[in-house]
Amino acid sequence: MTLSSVAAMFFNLRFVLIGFLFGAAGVTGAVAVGADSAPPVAKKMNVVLVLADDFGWTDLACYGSKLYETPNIDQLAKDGMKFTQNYSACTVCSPTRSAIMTGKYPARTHITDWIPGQMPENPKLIVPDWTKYLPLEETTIANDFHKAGYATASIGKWHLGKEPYYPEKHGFDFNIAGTDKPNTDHYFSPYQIPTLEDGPKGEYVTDRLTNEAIKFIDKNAKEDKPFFLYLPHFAVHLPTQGKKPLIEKYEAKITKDMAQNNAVYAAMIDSLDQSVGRIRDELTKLKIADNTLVIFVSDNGGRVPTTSNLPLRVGKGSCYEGGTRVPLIVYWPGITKPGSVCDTPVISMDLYPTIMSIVGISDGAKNAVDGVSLVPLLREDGKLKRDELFWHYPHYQHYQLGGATPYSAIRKGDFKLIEYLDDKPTELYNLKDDIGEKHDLAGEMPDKVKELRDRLHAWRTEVGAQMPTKNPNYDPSKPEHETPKKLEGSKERTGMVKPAPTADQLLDAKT
Ligand SMILES: [Ca+2]
Repeated sequence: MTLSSVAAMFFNLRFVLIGFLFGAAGVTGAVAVGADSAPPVAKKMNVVLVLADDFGWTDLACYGSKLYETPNIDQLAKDGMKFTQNYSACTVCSPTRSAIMTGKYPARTHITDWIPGQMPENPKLIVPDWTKYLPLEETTIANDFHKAGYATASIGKWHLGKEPYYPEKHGFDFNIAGTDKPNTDHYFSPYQIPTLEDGPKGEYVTDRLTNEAIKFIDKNAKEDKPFFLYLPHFAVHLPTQGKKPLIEKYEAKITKDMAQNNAVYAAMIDSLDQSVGRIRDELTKLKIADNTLVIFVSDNGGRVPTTSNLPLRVGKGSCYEGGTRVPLIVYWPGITKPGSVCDTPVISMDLYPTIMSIVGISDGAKNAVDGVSLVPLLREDGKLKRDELFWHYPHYQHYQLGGATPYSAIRKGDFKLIEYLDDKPTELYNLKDDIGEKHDLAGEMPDKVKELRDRLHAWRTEVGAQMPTKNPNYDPSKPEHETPKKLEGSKERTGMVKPAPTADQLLDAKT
């Protein structure tokens, strides 16, 4: 019996108990239920999944930020459970999003880089022919909700392929603002997003997506229909564009000793926090807050130097903790102990089976083979049997400070091993003693290196991970790939220093 089926069983038992109590009350006349009334059916729980983009591990006050003010998300943590060792399945957007949707490792679906990815000019290795969309054959969390009679909506960034791979082909009734693009170029209307009608000039997209989310919630509450709201905000991905009064508020607050010191980025986080507050207020107003699971999570680490993930090493795009470790907060009304904290390592794929267990869709997440239900952790009545997590990135990342060359990694217990797929030496860190990954232990602990490397290789075979191959045309006299120099703060404040290439440009470069 799997953990999720055990959880579902307990959940169903709870319904039986509720039914019994109501039935008993009817008999004694304590509740106005007629003698011939059927026992009340437990209401299906609604789900709101808020996915922030490029949101770093220390980007919340409740995770240690001294600059960003996030009272609403902090309140969610006060009401629910905060995970201190939650990982994204990848250090960039699309692979993690596919992992959340399918419960599968990116290495298994072959969606291993951001879509459409990037082509280095002189790589040592040739990246494999990976998948640049979420195949329609995959079963998603939205498919399962849809099948169970839920209303489903994806409101915000999609980034899992062009049409016909949009959210509405993956189990969502509605797709608002989702396209194949990695970001919006315009946080203020006119947005120029084909799947989002422009609002009044100057409307802010984070506010707008929140308005759309509230409309969806209101409609379903009115119709008494359970809903799954997937709210993948564009925030706080580049370009850094925030509302002026908020920027001014943070400009006045920033001091020289702050590692996080970008007022525009802080303003973007503030707006995102207000979004969570407005949604929770609406749930309360509609009297459905007690029956709505709310989750806040990010798709990869914070981008450096826009933010700082200290004490973690570097950020988005890098193989180190700054690239993968991100906030996760789960509020399960009546179950999560207020202000509880969980230190167990968990990962993006776990959300799908966890949510299915909580809402009691017992035949859900059947194909989510790489996730485990976190219900025992949320109930604080058990542990996970799993103690290994893996990453596989057979690509080059050179738009982010720190960057990456092709690598695989494993975390087992307190240890993390990074194996580069070119000729760079393998690294080993003890994260319990060295969260900043400053002391490479590979030379001192050859047995541990062998143990973890053997497991990593076995896992790669098991999931069918695609491997890069040697580039016969590699020219060692030329730089392997470009790494951005230190980015200047002034440019950072107005947007992207170097725009990402369009899909067409990349295809042109390839052909
Ligand atoms: Ca991202």
